[in-house]
Amino acid sequence: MSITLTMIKPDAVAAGHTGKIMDMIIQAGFRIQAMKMTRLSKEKAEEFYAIHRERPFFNDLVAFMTEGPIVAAILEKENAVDDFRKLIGATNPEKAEPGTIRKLFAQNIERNAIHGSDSDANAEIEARFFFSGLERF
Ligand code: IDP
Ligand code: MG
Repeated sequence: MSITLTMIKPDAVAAGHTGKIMDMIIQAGFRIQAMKMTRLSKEKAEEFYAIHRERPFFNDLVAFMTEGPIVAAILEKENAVDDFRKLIGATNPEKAEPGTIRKLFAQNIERNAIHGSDSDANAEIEARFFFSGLERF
């Protein structure tokens, strides 16, 4: 078993899509190891997306990710990282496959509804960013 870390982003939470998105995730075979609603501070959003610090969209991304609450969760499944990236679809929803979460719920390449880790190592780093050992089941 492996894990991935997801955030339902502020656009999708504000639009009331949390329940539908979590249902798609569970129906796709992911087990919830931890979950919480929270709101990122500017500092925490900058830390989470530090790899993108030099990108032109960084400040807009931090503003977006701090504009309202998110739902963070650790998801467990065989091949969790790759299978979850397939379930959510491409970063740009115009390029996402039909039936993917981003195709269904994203507005554009920035306001794209959901996050998924890009590697097993980053999944564990991102899981620990949001959750202590006592919050993982
Ligand atoms: P990912 O979320 O599909 O892994 P990344 O390249 O890691 O995509 O980018 C992180 C987040 O930054 C994206 O999910 C999206 O919200 C935002 N982002 C990525 N590329 C762009 C862009 O070209 N313009 C605006 N926002 C972007
Ligand atoms: Mg990424």
